[in-house]
Amino acid sequence: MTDMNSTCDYFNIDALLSDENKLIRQSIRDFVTTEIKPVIDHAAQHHEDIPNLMLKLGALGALGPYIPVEYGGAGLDHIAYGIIMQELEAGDSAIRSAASVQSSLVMYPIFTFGSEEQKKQYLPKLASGEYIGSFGLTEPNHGSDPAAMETRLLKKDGQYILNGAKMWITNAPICDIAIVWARDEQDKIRGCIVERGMDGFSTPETLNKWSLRASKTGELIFQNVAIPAENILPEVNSLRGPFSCLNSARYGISWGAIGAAIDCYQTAVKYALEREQFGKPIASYQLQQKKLAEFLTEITKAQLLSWRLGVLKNEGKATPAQISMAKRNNVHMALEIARESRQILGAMGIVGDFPMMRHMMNLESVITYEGTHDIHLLITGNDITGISSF
Ligand code: TGC
Ligand code: FAD
Repeated sequence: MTDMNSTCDYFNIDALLSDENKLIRQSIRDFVTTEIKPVIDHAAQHHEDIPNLMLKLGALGALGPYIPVEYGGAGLDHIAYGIIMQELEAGDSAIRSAASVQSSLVMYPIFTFGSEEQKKQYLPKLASGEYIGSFGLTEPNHGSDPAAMETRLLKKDGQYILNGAKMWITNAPICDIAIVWARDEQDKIRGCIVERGMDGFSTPETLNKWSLRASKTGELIFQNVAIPAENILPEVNSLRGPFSCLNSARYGISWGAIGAAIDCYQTAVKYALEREQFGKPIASYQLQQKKLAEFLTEITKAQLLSWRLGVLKNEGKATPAQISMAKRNNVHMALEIARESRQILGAMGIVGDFPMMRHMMNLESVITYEGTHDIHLLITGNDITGISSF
């Protein structure tokens, strides 16, 4: 019998990983086991975030793993980044969200589109977790269609005036800085760094979520916020800017979803072998074995997809459409496994002693943010046919 409780590597994908990748995986797994799993149910039930989470993630090297060491990052490859996301999301999607927003949506644009001064000023503090960043693209009236954004960044007397609102923003209520996307007077998309404390900038929290309850979500509101010229990202003036950040985050999510799926799968295998009904373990019934066999098959396919995408990313060859396919497939896979594995636990599946309901509810956000399940399908359709159906 394959030992599926200690590992979930049916096709020996470990043989494709570097020793460094495996060491990183072990260190993040140890962190999740000791620091996240014991407290995550309480945090989610009480709608609280994990105290000092960002400092802890910074100390682990989980913030900006692929940002060069000279700017405070860990200088790792994209497979390492994916593995970090996988292990964090095995703990909870909120933990992976915190790390992926900081890495892909805040550090990446400063590193890619920022000035040397901006990189030196912000990246080391973001890498250590001393600063918490957020990313404002979605607006109350524009989610899937960010090209229609209404937020405006207009030049005035050597500085810029920002007006508008962003909604559904991870870490908005606790962020020190926000990367905000807005249109200028030429209708070009510009990115700027908004700092907490700037007059006219507020970040109300979004309450009563049933999903990602261990993560803070909120709005970014700008009422005539004066942005100094040195806070504008100089190297970006189109939607390619924010979308290239999404490429990195979506890639990480494709790995993260595997972590959540493995956590559900391993819990279900253990429970099915221990729980007896009609005098036998429920694992002995064909209907339960079918579920477990399908979980492992789908996890294995997802692992190969993300691993191959990571290799392409390391080679600079991963296309946005490939990333969309992996994000869509893997998040849907994880959500299905969370739902079906909860059933294997019967009534026990609905309580916080087991992770399935929490993963399931989290994954309802994950299948929506960073491009919805439907939008990613349409991106694939566009890639096949050359016809945009948006
Ligand atoms: P379209 O006309 O196709 O493109 C406009 C320009 O952008 C370029 N582009 C990309 N560049 C790099 N990477 C990509 N993935 C790109 N996709 C498009 C494109 O080449 C073009 O460039 P140019 O130079 O020709 O102007 O754009 P569209 O307006 O038709 O929209 C297409 C669509 C629907 C695919 C896009 O808008 C989309 O992806 N919508 C989904 C929105 C989304 O994903 N929002 C995410 C918000 S952030 C978030 O959710 C964070 S949650 C984080 C957490 O907590 O973990
Ligand atoms: P809509 O765009 O209104 O879509 C509603 C439905 O219509 C969806 O099913 C969609 O697939 C469908 N639809 C839309 N257009 C089409 C079409 N052309 N054809 C077919 N169907 C279509 N955003 C940020 O900028 N930063 C963040 O940090 C961030 N964090 C988030 C955290 C959480 C917990 C959540 C839930 C969201 C977050 N988001 C963030 C926002 C997220 O990216 C958006 O919710 C997402 O892009 C979808 O936008 P929407 O909710 O406005 O849905």
